[in-house]
Amino acid sequence: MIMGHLNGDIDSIGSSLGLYRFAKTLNKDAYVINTTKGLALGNFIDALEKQEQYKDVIIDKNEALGKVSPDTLLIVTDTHKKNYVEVPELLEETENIVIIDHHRKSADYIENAILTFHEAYASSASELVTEIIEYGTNDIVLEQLEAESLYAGIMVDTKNFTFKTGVRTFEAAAYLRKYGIDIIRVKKWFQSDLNSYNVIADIVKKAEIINDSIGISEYEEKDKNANLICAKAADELLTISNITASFVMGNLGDKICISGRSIGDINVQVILEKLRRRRTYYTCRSTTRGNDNGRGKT
Ligand SMILES: [Mn+2]
Repeated sequence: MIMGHLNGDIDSIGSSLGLYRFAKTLNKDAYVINTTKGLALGNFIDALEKQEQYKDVIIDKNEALGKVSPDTLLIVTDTHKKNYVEVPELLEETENIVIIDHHRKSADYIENAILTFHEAYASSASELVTEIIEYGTNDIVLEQLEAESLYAGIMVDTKNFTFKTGVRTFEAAAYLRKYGIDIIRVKKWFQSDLNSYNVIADIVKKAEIINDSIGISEYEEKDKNANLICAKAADELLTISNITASFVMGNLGDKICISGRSIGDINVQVILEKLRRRRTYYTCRSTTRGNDNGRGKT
């Protein structure tokens, strides 16, 4: 079984599908757990469900809890946090846990993994999984949609190959391109609809600028997807010239979340961790991202 993080994104699902093909090549039964279907994933899930071969591949929480046994190999991808995986209960059901992740190590990590492939300098889980597929001893042939979803995972996590890219990122991307990737189709998967675009534009309009370089804004409406909207608004603030860090607060209904982004020297991950420790805010788990070069985003 392959499991990504809560409110899965294209990197968690793309890397999951790559691992799915790996397991299938070894003649194993494999499933990808996706229950929360993140806002950004709607178009992609539609494309996936149109293909007969993936009909029974994506399973939800209840199906996963029904199928799991102590012999199950559980691969966690795109997160290593106990409380941030899609179905935390599954971690109790088997001791065969493998972690593949690219986020900065947090205190809430899964302690009993039998194998961890954790590379904080990698751009994305999709990059790491592509390497496993490319350099593994088994010959693995990806389906077109799998190659495209891995490519999309790298594209989104690097903001179109701008951030956190290294030689290995482009090597992985080059390998995937050999499958003949339809970039237009890939881009359509994560185009935000007009409605959320307008909401984000409003948040950006309201922003206050501090020290000429930090943009702060809020999304007042109660919305269970506030974390995703705030993350996108924080991204958007960074496109304004002189702004090198941004924070956007949102209202999830039962708690407040903050998304932070940085393209300069300000390490927003460290700031948000401090806030979380003081319990000034409950930062939302579902947009936590981090890295070691000051471009952390939570
Ligand atoms: Mn990721």
